[in-house]
This record gives sequence, structure tokens and C-alpha cells, in this order.
Amino acid sequence: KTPYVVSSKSYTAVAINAAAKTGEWIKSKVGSSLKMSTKYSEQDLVTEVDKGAEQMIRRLILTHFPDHAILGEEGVEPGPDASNLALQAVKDEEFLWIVDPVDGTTNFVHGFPFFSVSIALAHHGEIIVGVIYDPIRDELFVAEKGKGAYVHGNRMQVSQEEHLSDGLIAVGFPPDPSFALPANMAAVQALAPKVRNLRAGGSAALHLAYVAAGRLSGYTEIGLNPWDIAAGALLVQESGGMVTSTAGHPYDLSVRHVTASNGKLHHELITVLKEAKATGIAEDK
Ligand code: 2AM
Ligand code: CA
Ligand code: CA
Ligand code: CA
Repeated sequence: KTPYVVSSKSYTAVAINAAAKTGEWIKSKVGSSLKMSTKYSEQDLVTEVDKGAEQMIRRLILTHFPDHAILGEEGVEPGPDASNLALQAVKDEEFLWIVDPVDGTTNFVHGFPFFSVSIALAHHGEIIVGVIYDPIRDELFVAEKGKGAYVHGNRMQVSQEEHLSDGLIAVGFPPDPSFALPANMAAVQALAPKVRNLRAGGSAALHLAYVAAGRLSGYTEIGLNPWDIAAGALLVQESGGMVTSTAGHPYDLSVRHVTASNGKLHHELITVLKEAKATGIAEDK
């Protein structure tokens, strides 16, 4: 089906180039006056920068790979089931790019310096490249399936803590009160007394990159979408960590309630979340 042979290196190069260029542009827009609107809820912000960044990334990918499919956050209508439907429509594509142009839009809008560009490439549904770029710290996180994960060329490894009580664990507060907030709050309440401390930075992708880099022992969040997780999941796996649904099922693109860790305290983390009924809603995928 593929008319040309390209090594995964050239896919990675395109992902890095797109993330770096777009990240620089996003950084140049911090603090400027922004055209802003809300999406599904009052707290769900989108700016002209989110849309412009996604356009840049799409153009850069399609210049090199015109027959590849792209699932990008700003190309999907907002709504509770929209990302599932959008994923169903493209999940059987041979090559699928999964793009979050700005992960951490609320942070970006407030000038809180914790946001990123996240780009993943899946081949028949298996993620083969994951790139996350933090333009504020100029940190580039890159993973290729089976080849490890690197931050600026240095091999990453997850942290060594064996127990939750020694762990620094990140959580999220997705701005979607009806769906995700109660279960998320249950997670926070159950974890707080059991961990060394909790963090909530507000960028799912950067939390995953930090688990990969050994800066966080684990991370859990409810109600995410494929573009929040895809690149970061490969970073964590290629750094020796573990990524599952919060109910403990293996990670795939349809997972919305995600738990990632250094692997060593994964079981303990999942057990606490299960006991707190913080594993998600309904079928607990
Ligand atoms: P975003 O900034 O790309 O929108 C923070 O907890 C994480 O939740 C971020 O990855 C953020 O991504 C995501 N997020 C923001 N709004 C959301 C919503 N309405 N539903 C689900 N996830 C959301
Ligand atoms: Ca968003
Ligand atoms: Ca996101
Ligand atoms: Ca986004």
C-alpha cells in the first residue's frame, strides 16, 4: 500500500521539525492579545494559536506524507463522544498522525509556563513515533518504537521508587465537570495521604514526558483524548515505564482514563484508584 520506502527516522525527523517550528511560534505568542473562545464548556478554552498551530503541523506533515491521515484536536468538533467517533473514522488507516498542537491551553492563556506540542505517528494503530516539545524550556522529548526515548539526545529512564509513599505523582483537572471531575476528585482524595506529594501541572503530554524522564513517579487522569496521550505513552514505554487504562487494561488509542508510572509502583497506584472508584466511568476502559 505504501508507494515508497521511508525509514522511521524520516517520520521522526518530520515530527521533530513540526513540533519545534510550531513550538517556537506558540512561544512567540505568549502574552500577546489572543482571540479566544470556549468550546464544549465555559472552562474549555481555544485560541487562534491552537488553530494556527494545528494548521502549521498539518501542512508540514502533509508536505512529506500526503496520503497519511491526521487526527488533530482542533479538527474534531467538541463534545463528550466526539473524539471516540473521530478515532473510529481513522483508526484503520495505515499511517495515522495524532496531534495536539497546544497541550495545556489554559496554561498558555495565563502565561503559566507549562504547555507543549504533542505529535505521535501510529502504524496500523501501533504508535511508532512520539515527540513532545516544551518551547519554554526548549526541551524536546523523542521516542521511537523499540529504540528508546531521549530528551535532547540523552537517553531517558523512569524513576526508581518502589512504593507510592516515596512517589511524586501527578494528577489532572480536566475542565469537564459533569463527566470527569467527580472521579478525578476521588482519585486526588485517595492518593493524597498515600504519596510523597501530588502535582497538577495542566499538560497531560508533559506529565507523561516527565514520567519518562524520571521526574515524576506516576501520573493519572480521567477523561482525556487520544491526542493528549499518544506521544507520551510511547515516551513512557520506551523509558522502561508502564502505561495502562486506570482500570489496568493495556494502553491503546481508545484509552481515555490513563495511568502511567515507572512500572514499579504501578500496581499500588492502580489499586488505590480502584478502591476509590476513581478508575473512570461506565465500562472503565
Ligand atoms: P488541552 O490543553 O490540549 O485542551 C489537563 O488536565 C489536560 O486536559 C490537558 O491535556 C488538556 O488539554 C486536557 N483538556 C482540556 N480540556 C479538556 C476537556 N474539555 N475534556 C478533556 N480534556 C481536556
Ligand atoms: Ca483543548
Ligand atoms: Ca490536550
Ligand atoms: Ca490542545
